[in-house]
Amino acid sequence: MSEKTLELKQEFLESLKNVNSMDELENIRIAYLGKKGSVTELLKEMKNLSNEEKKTFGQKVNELKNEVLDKISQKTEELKQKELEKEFSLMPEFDISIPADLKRGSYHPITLAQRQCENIFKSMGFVVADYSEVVSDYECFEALNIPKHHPARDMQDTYYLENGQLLKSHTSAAQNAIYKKYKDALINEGKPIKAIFPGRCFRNEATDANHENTFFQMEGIMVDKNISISNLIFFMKTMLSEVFQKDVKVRLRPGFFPFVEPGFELDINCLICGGEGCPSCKHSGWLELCPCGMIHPEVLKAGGIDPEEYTGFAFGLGLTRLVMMKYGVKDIRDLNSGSLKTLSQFTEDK
Ligand code: FA5
Repeated sequence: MSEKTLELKQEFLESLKNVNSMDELENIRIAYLGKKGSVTELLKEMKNLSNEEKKTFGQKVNELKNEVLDKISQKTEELKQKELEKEFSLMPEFDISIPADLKRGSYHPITLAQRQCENIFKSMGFVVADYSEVVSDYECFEALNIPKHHPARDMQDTYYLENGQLLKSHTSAAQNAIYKKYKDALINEGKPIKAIFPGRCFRNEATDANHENTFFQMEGIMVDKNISISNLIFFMKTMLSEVFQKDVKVRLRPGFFPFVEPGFELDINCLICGGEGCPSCKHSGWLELCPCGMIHPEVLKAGGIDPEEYTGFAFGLGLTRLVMMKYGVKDIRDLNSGSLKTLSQFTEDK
């Protein structure tokens, strides 16, 4: 009987050599292991053997069965591999030494400016935080010292969701969460809070050459003991001279924002018209770029920080407006237009 298993094994291995497709392999599997397959038939013959013979023969047939199964799965892998190789051989060859087609695409100028600002602030020890675009009324207004029904709410109208949440009208909406995240390290370990958080903002307002309903800001905060307006001015000046790589004229004037006290408007001399006056700067020669100020005690309190012990500054850079100045974009709406003709002009910083 053991000769029979040996013969069958030789026969199976021979027929396997000629298999070139999954269909042929399946036919062989059925021929040996199917209901009426040769190995299955051998197992059926066991009933005619003595108990002693059954033991040795059963072992041999089982070994044969396992070997057939192993060889079939090996062959399956081999055939799959061959099919893949065939597919690859039909694909066009890819030569990595061919220079890239530079016309293919480029980063959006807002992404370029955002990354540049992030690098500047990271080099001064600030962390870059991310925050959602959908926020609560508390985060966007109440935690920033703008109670419900207060007239200051009229300064920023936005888009509301049916569940009461809203699209953030300014990046200041992330302030409260950031204070809460880093306050323990400030209070227990004396680590100042230094963070920037760029993000997309939304406002329900008419658009013109320097107003969009969807635009980017980059907020920055620093909180520690003894932070003063001079710290604020230092960081603003450093950032602007790095971004523009030249001296730019700026002016600081008083500005009202319920979440800072005192508050300032930092304007930049219009780089499109050189201060002469044009539609981009509403013919004033100046463009509001970066309101800022010392964080209001109520805002620190809402973030779990004692305003008697700590002070800080905050700024809200208009990133989209900064891009207009940096790249000489006359109309802010071009930046959201999706026009490749406009956007592909900014590939040099890729
Ligand atoms: C604010 O949004 C305050 N959260 C900024 C702030 C932060 C003040 C921290 C004090 C401390 P404002 O609404 O002025 O302020 O917007 C800030 C900047 O965003 C503006 O100077 C401008 O550059 C830009 N900006 C505002 N509205 C638009 C708009 N519709 N389109 C394009 N840019 C805009």
